[in-house]
Parts: sequence; structure tokens; C-alpha cells
Amino acid sequence: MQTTPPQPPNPKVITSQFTPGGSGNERITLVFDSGNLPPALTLGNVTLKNSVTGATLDPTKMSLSLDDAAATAIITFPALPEAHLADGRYRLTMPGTLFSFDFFRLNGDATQEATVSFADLVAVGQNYGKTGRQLSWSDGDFNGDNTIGFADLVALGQNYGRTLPAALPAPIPLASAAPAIIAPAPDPV
Ligand SMILES: [Ca+2]
Ligand SMILES: [Ca+2]
Repeated sequence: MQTTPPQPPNPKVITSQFTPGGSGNERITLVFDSGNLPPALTLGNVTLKNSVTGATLDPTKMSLSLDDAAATAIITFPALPEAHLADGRYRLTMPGTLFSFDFFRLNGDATQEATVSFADLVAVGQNYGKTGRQLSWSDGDFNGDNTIGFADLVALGQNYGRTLPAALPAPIPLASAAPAIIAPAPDPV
């Protein structure tokens, strides 16, 4: 009889979202299934690692706010330079659980596909000079000052042509390691 090894619990996170920004509006939003905000959730329960370098972000650089009624946890970065993460790929986990969330940040990447290219320049160009609180990262407001201006163009220019490197493969837990299934080679035509 086959037995399944016990699995660590999985917190019921129904949405995980990373919102890049500047001026302190950069955040990770975790929405838990109603009533399932883990009790006494603190920054000691989460780990944020750079997926390329493997470096762990000092938890004192993060801030956590909880909204019990909305079953929502929001992580911000007030102690980091300009209150945002450095450009890179990241993985957020809750040690002791199966939860993980992968995301990336790249200044100037309005289209959010980890490359700064002409499409991003178009976003900034189409909105250049606009002002208003409705403006977001995807409009080209990379520094979060509610204006699409020269600072945003500089941010884009500094990363123009840059693509984030791929993340390192995640370690495979021994319990789930299985022999690879090799498909038979197709017959030559
Ligand atoms: Ca882009
Ligand atoms: Ca701006």
C-alpha cells in the first residue's frame, strides 16, 4: 500500500499580487480566503528571497499591515532606498507552508514582461506630461509621483534594452523527487 508523506500546510491565499512603484506605493498584497488570515501573522512568518542571487531580504526592511476584515496582508518596503525593491526576480514564501509567490521588478518596464523595450517607451510617450492620481506604473509612472515626466523617462532610459536574468531553479524537495519519464523518440520520417 502506497503512503503519502505528510505535507506542510498551505495557507489559503486566494490572490497574490505585486504592485511595483515608487514613493512608497510599491507593495505585495496577499488576500486570504475569507476568515483565513493566519493568526499572529508577522514578518517572521514570511521570507522574501532574490530568486537569482538567493539573497534573503532583511525583514527589518519590510513593513506588514493586516486588514482582518478584508483578510488581506500588505507588505511594503519603507526602509529600502526610495521605498522599493531593487530590480530583480523574487520569491515570497511562508516557511513551514507550501505557499510561494514569484514576481519580478524592473524599473521602466511598464508592460511588465521583465524587459525594457520600445513598448515601454511607447507607454511613457503616450502619457508624457499627464498628471493625476489615476496614473499607474503601467502608464509609465515609475517613481509614483502621479506624473509621467522626465524622471520616468530617465528610469526607462537607464534600463533600456535590459532583460532580467532567469531565476535559479527552485530546490526539489526529496519527498517529491521522482525518476524522469523519458518519452520514446519519434520514428524518423
Ligand atoms: Ca516591458
Ligand atoms: Ca512619475
